[in-house]
Amino acid sequence: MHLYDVKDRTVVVVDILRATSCMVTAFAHGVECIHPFADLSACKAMKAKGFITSGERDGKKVDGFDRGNSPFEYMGEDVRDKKIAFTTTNGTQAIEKALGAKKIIIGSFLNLSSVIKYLLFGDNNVLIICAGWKGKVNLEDTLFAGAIVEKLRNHIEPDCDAPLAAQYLYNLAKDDMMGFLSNSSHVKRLQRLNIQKDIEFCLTPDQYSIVPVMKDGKLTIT
Ligand code: 3SL
Repeated sequence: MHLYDVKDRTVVVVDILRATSCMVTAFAHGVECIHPFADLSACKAMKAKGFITSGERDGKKVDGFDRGNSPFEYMGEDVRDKKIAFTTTNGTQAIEKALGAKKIIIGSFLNLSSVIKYLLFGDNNVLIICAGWKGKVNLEDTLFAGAIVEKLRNHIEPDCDAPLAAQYLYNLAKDDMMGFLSNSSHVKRLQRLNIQKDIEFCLTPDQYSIVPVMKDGKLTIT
């Protein structure tokens, strides 16, 4: 991130397992807005303002929060028209780092084609931020970045080889992403929490046709 000035960029924030997949799922089920927080206590304080408090630390629901970080917790009618305050170990940290960008949107495999359309018909100068894990690289976010590069390959000029590396990996993985990721660090971490179905769902492309966009400190869909 420190290499980029985001103020002229459309930033796509990606945390496939599982923050951005949860956010997309929540909006697809009628959530009004999501306020992302890097700081846990700031997020917790939003409960007093009528927000649902959501998120995790190290993959586990935060004590005293209403919900954790499984997309299946955001599929019920009970989230419709609700406001959510969300904090996660990496995803909401990445959103906070992107603040100041011209635009910030939320990407996941669940809304892949909608993200592609948004970028294709939007401004140039895109930066994909892969949240990774505590500052380190992970494969699943890289695969999603690679999917974007592959699908926009005739329209983009990457300014270094990271997008090409991601594209190569995506093309290797795309027919069996579960298999490709079976040895990856975060899949193993989540498997220890026994949430295989979250992983499978988060890797399923195009479940929803929405793009969450950051405006005035909160995410909404138009
Ligand atoms: O770090 C994050 O933002 C989370 O998505 C991590 S976890 O999948 O809930 O462990």
